[in-house]
Formats: sequence, C-alpha cells, structure tokens
Amino acid sequence: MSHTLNIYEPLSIEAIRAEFPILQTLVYGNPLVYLDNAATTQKPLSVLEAMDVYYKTINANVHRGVHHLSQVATDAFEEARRKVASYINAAHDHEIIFTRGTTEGINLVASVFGRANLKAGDEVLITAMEHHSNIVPWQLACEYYGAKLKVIPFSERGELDMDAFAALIKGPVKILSFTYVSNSLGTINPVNEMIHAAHERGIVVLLDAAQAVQHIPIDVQELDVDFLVFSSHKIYGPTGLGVLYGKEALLNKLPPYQGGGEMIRTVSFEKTTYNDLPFKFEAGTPDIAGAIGLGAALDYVNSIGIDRIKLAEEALMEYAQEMMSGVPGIRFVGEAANKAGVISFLLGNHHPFDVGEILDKQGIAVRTGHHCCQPVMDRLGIPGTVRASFSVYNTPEDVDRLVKGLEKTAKMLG
Ligand code: C6P
Repeated sequence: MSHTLNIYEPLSIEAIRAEFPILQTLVYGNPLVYLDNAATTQKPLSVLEAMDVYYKTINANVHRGVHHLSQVATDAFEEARRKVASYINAAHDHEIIFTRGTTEGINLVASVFGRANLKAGDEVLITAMEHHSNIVPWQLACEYYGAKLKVIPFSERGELDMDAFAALIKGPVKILSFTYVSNSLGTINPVNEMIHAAHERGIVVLLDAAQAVQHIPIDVQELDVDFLVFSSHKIYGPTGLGVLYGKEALLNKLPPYQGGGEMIRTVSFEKTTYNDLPFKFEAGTPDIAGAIGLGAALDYVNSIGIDRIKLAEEALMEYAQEMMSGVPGIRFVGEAANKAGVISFLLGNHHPFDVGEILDKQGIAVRTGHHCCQPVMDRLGIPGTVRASFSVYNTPEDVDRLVKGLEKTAKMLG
C-alpha cells in the first residue's frame, strides 16, 4: 500500500516508462511525447496482461453459472470491486457500482436521484467549470422535474467564487454536483469546505473525481462525500468502465436505473423485486475484463504509491509552468493556487487547433479545443485552449520537447 512507501523516494522513471510500451511509438519520425493524459492515460503491461489472462483462462459470465469458470470469473470480478473499495476507502464493497464511465455514473445519479427527490422549485447546484457530462444530465433532470439548475461562477484565474457559493448553497438545493479537479483549467476545488457546507444544510453531494483519482489520494469516508464517480481509463485502466461510489444508506433509498438481468431478485408480470447492492444498479452482463483491468491498474498505482505520484507530478507541473513561461506569446488559462494534472494555455492569437497540429507533427500529443467545457470557454471569452496534461510516466525531457515544440510553433505561425 502507498502509505508504507517512502513518499519522498524519487520515482524510477525508466522502470515506469518500460511498463508502457506505447511510449516507444514514433510519430512522424519523432519519439512520442504523450501529454494528453487527461483525455486518457496509457496502460501498463500489468493491466494488459490481467485482461489477457482473464480472456485466455477464466472467461465466463459472472454471478450466474454454477460451473467452475463462472465461479472463478465471479471471484476475479468481485476481487476487482474490493480493490476499488480499498483504493478510495469505501466502508463497504457493495458501495462500489461498476458503470461505463464517469458520464454514466453522473447520468445514473441524476436519473435516479431526480426520480426520487426532485420536484418543481428545487435546485441543483453545479459549478461553471463542469465537464458537459456534469451539466447535461442535470439539465435533463431539471427539465423533467421542473427544478432549476444553479451555477457557481469562477474567477478569471479559474477559482470558484466562494462568496457566490455561500449564497447559492442557502437556496432550495437538493444536490450539489461538482468536479474535484477541472479538466480544462486544472483547478483543485476546495472539496472539504464545499461538502461540509452542503451537509450542514442536509444537501447531498456528488463529486466528479474523473481528473482527481489519478493525481490525489482519495478517501471517501474522510471526504464524507455521498457519491463519487470516476473513469477507469484515466487511471491506467481500460476504457468502457467506470465507478460510482455511493453511501450504502443513500443507494438503498434510490430506485433502480436500468432494468434487466442481475438487478432483479424476482420477476413476474405482476411485480418485480430488486436485488441488493451493488447488483441493483448493475443490470446486464458487466464489463468483467474491464473491472479486472481496473483492479490491476489500481495495483499498479499502489505499487508506486499515489502520494509519491502526487509529489512527482507536482514537481513536474512546476517545472513545466516555469519552462513554458519563457515561450514568447504564451498565456496560461487557469492560474488557480491549487492545480493538478493540467496546464491549459494559448499561444499569441493563434487558434489552439493550429498550435496542436504543429505540435503533433513534432510527435507531441496535446488536446486542443473546449475540452467538453464550452461554458468555461464562454466565461473566458476564448474559443478553446491547448492543454498539456501530465501523468506518472512524463519526464522533464517531455516538458523540454514541448517547450522547444512551442517555440518552433510560435516561429512558424509568426
Ligand atoms: N474528460 C478530457 O479530455 P468519461 O468520458 O465518461 O470517461 O469522462 C467524462 C468526464 C467527466 N468529468 C471530467 C472532469 C472529465 O474530465 C471527463 C472526461 C476528458 O478532459 C474527455 S472529454
């Protein structure tokens, strides 16, 4: 476990990079510099192997068969759930619901929490820096139930306006749903303060940890958060899988999301009764290999230690910020005091897409555009940003290549 490791021991970056064969890729003849980790991280060999072993040796459907393979597959699947519960320190394994990703986790909560709790005149509170997947599901729920969507603004620097929050939380708010770390600005929001303020008023809180879980240690009991969602693919696991954590008592009170196999106890045409947690929210055959892959990804993170990863990434981000500051015409977008994972910027008046394309030709992968946060760009009056996002395998050499690439881009675009 991470806590038994010396968090100040430097990471062995060569050994880490050797675990990710894709980093050896050449792009237009240049060694790849992968700085699009907020979109998705690369996968270590141990994750690929765990999924391969599953399909080669124990593939069977789970929770259904009495036969040997089905039992072994079920054990492996439930072991993965235990690893997730342990990683975020959930009180119970059955508080972990496997989903398709962060997006589905939020849609699930918006749908069933809405059905159980929202009515005309209620409010749902989010922030102005949410990913579309933490806006649209709530808009749908609000539209359906006649509730109002309220939005906490943020400053030019990319920090939430906490006075506005203090005022908005006093409204008839039923749920506060917000991101731990902004994917477009990198801002780490004051989660403890916000959760505490919401709970003082009996308001339920959903935390979008899609950009936090891979950078910051998360303890759901310490946070006392009601729901937390994240995606496997942003923490070295496979795509197509995500996690919804919910407090047992809350999950038990909510109606099911989708109907189908696994989520039922008995079915008749007169009445259907539902299964216990977590199966009540896991209709149909789950992504068994994906869950096993995520379990391996969390083992991988634990083998290094999330505290050490956090320190190493912070040092790299600081180095990047300093080195990038020297690039002519650079303007950082999102300068919050607390940031993780992401550096967004503009180069002169050049369109982010043009900058991204020229970087790509030099083998440097960044993301450009609105990053599924159109309201963030509207607030700042910009079409989008160029975004470099960092992970455990990134090095100061990657940063140097980015800086050189940006200098060349600036010259080319004039
Ligand atoms: N952000 C990015 O490049 P899914 O697509 O369900 O795995 O995750 C959605 C999501 C939700 N919340 C936050 C804060 C996110 O960053 C994301 C995904 C990626 O920034 C892809 S748009």
